[in-house]
Amino acid sequence: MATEQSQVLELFEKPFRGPSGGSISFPTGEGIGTRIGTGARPPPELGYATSLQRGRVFSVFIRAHRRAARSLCEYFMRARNIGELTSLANACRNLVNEQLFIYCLSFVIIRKPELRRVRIPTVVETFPSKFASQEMLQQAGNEINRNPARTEPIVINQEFSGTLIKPEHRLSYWREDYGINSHHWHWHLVFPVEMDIRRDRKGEIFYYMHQQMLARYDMERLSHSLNRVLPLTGFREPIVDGYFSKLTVNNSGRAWGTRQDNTTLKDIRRDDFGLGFISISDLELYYSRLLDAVHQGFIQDRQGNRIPLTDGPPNRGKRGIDILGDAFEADAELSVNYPFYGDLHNFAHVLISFSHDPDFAHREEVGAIGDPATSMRDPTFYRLHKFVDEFFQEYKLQQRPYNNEELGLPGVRVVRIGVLQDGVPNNLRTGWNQREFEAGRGLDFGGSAPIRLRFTHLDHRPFDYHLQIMNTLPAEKDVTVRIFLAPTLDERGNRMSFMDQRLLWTEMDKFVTKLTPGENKLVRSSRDSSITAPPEITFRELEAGREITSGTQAGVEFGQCGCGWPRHMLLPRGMPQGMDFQLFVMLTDHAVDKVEQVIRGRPCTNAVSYCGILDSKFPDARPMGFPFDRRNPAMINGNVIQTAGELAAQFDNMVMEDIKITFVGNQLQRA
Ligand code: CUO
Repeated sequence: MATEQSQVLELFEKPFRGPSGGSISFPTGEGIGTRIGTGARPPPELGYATSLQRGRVFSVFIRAHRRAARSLCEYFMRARNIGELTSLANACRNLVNEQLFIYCLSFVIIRKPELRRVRIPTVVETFPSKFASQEMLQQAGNEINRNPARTEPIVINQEFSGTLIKPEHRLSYWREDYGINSHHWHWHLVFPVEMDIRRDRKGEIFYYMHQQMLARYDMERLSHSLNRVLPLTGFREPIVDGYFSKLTVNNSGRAWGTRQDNTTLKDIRRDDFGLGFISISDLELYYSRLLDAVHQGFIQDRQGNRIPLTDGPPNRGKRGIDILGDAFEADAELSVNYPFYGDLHNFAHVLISFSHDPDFAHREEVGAIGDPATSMRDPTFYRLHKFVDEFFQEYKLQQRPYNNEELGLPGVRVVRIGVLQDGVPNNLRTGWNQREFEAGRGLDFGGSAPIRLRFTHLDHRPFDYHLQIMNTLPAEKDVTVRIFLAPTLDERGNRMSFMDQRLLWTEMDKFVTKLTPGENKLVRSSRDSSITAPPEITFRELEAGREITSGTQAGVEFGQCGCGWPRHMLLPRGMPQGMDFQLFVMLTDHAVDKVEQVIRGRPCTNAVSYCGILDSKFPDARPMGFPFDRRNPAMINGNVIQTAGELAAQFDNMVMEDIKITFVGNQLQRA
């Protein structure tokens, strides 16, 4: 295993090295890229894999790039062990785009059961230039060369990409967080588009995971007294926020495209990226057709069959939200009618990412929003995804509200809930912490001494949920515990209606437990959250430049583990003076929630709520986001329901509790 691990690390080592690593030449109209390599013809089994230029961006949002990825992944999938994978990889590493190469290596290690136990290096280590500027990395490399005993890391502070002149910049530490961006890169790797992968409820999880990221972003905005993010209202209005990432797409210093404030989107013709002509009118047409489907209650497949869109229990097929997610994202293999409903979400990323140079007049690179590893850095990502989410919400609001039977759990009463952190009840503290990464693996300059990156990030001390539950049933009962968090007040300091607060509820945890008859006291650690990926399995632990390996996870299939919200970002920042939040806890009947299946091997089951379980069904039969994915019932037992609190008051199996979140800045570690 140790040898396998070191062989894998070798494959991920210095992706930009090689005879042409990092050098750029531009196409002159002969297809989508100029092949650079040894001069030999690439083996035919590489298919489209050599169609992308080396030294440039590989983006899963671009269909021609997905086609190249499909070819290279199929080529690598022949490997039966790490030794064979190494041979195949070494035979082509100088012929294919570097980022495509790493994507497909990662893809194959995750997909092949016999390779799953090896740990893929995180994207921060493999491509540090997606997280730190070339200037910083080069300087550190030079200093290491001058003085190999140098131990100072490169420090990335919160004014890395801009200054506080713009209010939006208050959130840059969140948008540019290494864990959030790594999660997003990994999520798109384990839910790939057009890669012949049939993951359970993929369209629905596309909707839900992105909706939850927006809810978390909005909680963070409210923590800074900023309004919730506004959606793009279409593709004709100027894009309000510019973005200048300060990053490079390779180690030779080629910069990502940038975008000025108030840039107007244009039709795209970027043959250098394998994009034919993409017009804004096309996107509008796709959007209008998808919206028609929502309002008509059915979507039409290629044969003209009408497929009803409903979120009721799926009989033979999928829920409506799942169908719409696949059609909107879009995945040509899963969309009910790709030519008709198009490639809306992916095209929207592309349109924005080339808005600074839509026709290649300036020979500029794609913008950061064009790559899942960097897109969450750009403020416009959230406006784009709010636009996407509004579409899904338009559909969700067509569904009938949940009824008493779906919401209640007779015989089970939640008596009390609360949180305890360092002995303090219901007041959670957040603050700054730091983490270091070894960047040398991803750099082809510098010596053998480690080059370390030090990021300052939001964090909190672990805390516990305490639940007091009464089971009045005569027998044991398996229940699903669902824990959510939302801000109590809106931008103006007013309490929110159910409908206003509905999209702010963020899932904090979801787990199954057995209640004994009578009183039950549960304690659950925040470290076990169903949305987070523990850092010790996703990021290598570094201590003074030395890798620490934890022996506690032996045998776990690591590949999927990189997907998951970073644990350090579980809580919103809150405010220095304390900010009001509400916890909502709901118990549901596990007999209704459970999904029958046999899970083989030791799959990574962290972050199940956002990432599912590899090669298994999503382990909760309810619609994702339940019970906040639909509008509230207008009335229950003769009582009008207008707030989440009024809903909880009608059911014994639900309870709400007021808590505070206090931001203590640099005092966090001194608790
Ligand atoms: Cu994750 Cu648009 O889907 O970025």
